Amino acid sequence: MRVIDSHTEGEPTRVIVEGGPDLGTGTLEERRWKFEREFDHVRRGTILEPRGSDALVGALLCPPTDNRFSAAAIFFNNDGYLGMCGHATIGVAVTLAHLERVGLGQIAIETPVGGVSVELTDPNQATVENVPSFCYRRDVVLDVEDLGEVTGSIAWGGNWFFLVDEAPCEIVRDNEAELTRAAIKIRAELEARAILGRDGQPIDHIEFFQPAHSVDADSRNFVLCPGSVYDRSPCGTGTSAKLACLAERGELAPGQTWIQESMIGSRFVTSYRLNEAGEIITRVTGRAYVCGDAELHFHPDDPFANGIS
Ligand code: PYC
Repeated sequence: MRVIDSHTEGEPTRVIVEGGPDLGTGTLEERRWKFEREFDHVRRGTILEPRGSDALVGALLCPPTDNRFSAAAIFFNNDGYLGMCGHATIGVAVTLAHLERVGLGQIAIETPVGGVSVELTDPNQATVENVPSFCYRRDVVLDVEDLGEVTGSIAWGGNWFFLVDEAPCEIVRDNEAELTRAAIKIRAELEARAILGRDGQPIDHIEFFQPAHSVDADSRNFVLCPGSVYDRSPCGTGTSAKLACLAERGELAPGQTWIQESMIGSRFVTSYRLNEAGEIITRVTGRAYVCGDAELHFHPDDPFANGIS
């Protein structure tokens, strides 16, 4: 299996460009389920140690369902499958350009939760126009073990997020363990109280905010992904969810720039527009760099061929 590795603002993406599972010709959502049912060992073998790492997000390239799209991608991580992934979409676009499968300019990419458009402004920078984002519930109050009362919003940005405006401690790398523990407790409380996204899906991403460290950024975040690792980038879908909440509260106007900084200080430059249906369409700009081109081997006798779970 051939994979191209890249990172988008520090967050790694591994794109399967050859030798991945054939998921047939159904909708992307049907193919994503087929991937999970019949080929989950491929996800594990590609992402988990010894070939990968917990922070890695995979993208399987597959043929799109119609020719409006240049490519289709199914995203996955150490825990399972993602609807959309902003940083990985930028990684996919830069990877396709690296392979000379697309040129600079506008392309459309199909994902299990809808089509997104991507503008490659140079070989290492892209802007994603995401699926519609929205704030589903505001001022949700939880009583969380060891943390006390935690108030947050539930929003969709291509994945489900619980957004907490006050982080439990300073968002710096030294506090990774404390931030992770707090986010896991909040996620467990949401699960225990059966607080779900609009369509009954689990809220599997937890996001904390704080003032930015750099003077020209608007905010710093910490995003805990479903596999309990934090996003090194500011999280494209998480920042989309944040923009939807800001828009809902009248705190960010269409077209206004919002610079979101991650825990490692990398950033996405973002804004939103309203489409004809009045939905929030976010634009997320970030840089990605190809950092590897590898052939993965899966030996039948290898006890860890499908990863160390
Ligand atoms: O950039 O949307 C994102 C993302 C989701 C999980 C990891 N990165």
